[in-house]
Amino acid sequence: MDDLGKLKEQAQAAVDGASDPNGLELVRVDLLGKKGRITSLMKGLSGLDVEARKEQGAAFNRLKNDIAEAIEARKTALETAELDVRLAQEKIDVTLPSRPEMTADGRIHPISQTLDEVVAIFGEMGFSVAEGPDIEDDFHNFTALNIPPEHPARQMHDTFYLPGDAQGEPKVLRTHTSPVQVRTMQAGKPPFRIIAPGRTYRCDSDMTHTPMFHQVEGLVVDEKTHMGHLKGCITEFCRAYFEVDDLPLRFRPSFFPFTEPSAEVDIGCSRSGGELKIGAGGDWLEILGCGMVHPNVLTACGIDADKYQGFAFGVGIERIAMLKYGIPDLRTFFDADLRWLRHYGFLPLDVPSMVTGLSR
Ligand code: 2NL
Repeated sequence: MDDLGKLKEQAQAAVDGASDPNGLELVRVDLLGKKGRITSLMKGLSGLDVEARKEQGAAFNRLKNDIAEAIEARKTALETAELDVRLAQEKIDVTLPSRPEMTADGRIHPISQTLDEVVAIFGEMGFSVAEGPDIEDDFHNFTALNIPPEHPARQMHDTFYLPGDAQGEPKVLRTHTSPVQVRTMQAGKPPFRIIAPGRTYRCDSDMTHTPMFHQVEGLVVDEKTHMGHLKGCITEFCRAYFEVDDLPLRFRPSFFPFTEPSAEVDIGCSRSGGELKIGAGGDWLEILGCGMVHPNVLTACGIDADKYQGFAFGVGIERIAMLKYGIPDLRTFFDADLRWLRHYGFLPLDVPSMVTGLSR
């Protein structure tokens, strides 16, 4: 036992003498490794008689555990000390300016930029962003929105239909982001104040249509929401997005199955000299569609249409991006042309916000 006591002292001294984790690992291998000193001692037990083996074996095991514990404690102490040294040495000066060369090549796509700007504007007005699946069912994309079975939007040549699921229910690629708002209404209780930005799909491809495009829809539902709120909200949005304080707006009566009354909104512009300029100028440019949510839609979404009313709107992202940033051809958005992106893209660090500015 005396020998074991001595060995324990030696082991402790070796552990304490290790000055870094690598040195400590060498000590561990020397003591507890496959060919280590303790392991060799354990092997010698086989020559003893049963009683002595029991006693010695227990003593060896205690020693082994004590040494393992000492090594663990030393390891923690060494690692803590190492971290303290690093923390004292390494410093980050958070006041340094960003390094332009780090962001020289990457650009934010104008669609992403425009979406970020729209989210920043409505975020400031108290809207939350809602999201949903690109693959929808007939109910959420059409039926709940008061779009009847024979409506042209349901025709094969306007909507991408996907093979039915196990129950044979047909699926579609959402033709607008309205189903996101339907799902939000189904899942919650008024008041609602949400925007639904995202990808939308229609079976259409020519100079002015791409099969995938982007939309932001908005929805406000409360007990006393009225057309005045709609006008104020849309006016604020258009003036903020186009960064023209006195931008004139015109609400023209229109029709959508999901709103009643419905309106299309024009903003003021001038076309003198063949150049389009947004602002007071005597001419008009259609920008979005909106209206008061149809009571049938509220009912289909489980909202009491006698108690609640609301307004909704839909904006095409490509269209307002082209107008604000002077991009003449819709299809170039999806060419993945790096030269185009270098010209029309935005710097990653210029994050749009109502405080720092949307697009500068
Ligand atoms: C357009 C017109 C619009 C809506 C979208 C909507 C959504 C729900 C209920 C009622 Cl859940 N309406 N969305 C309303 C009016 C117009 O979009 O021209 N978009 C590009």
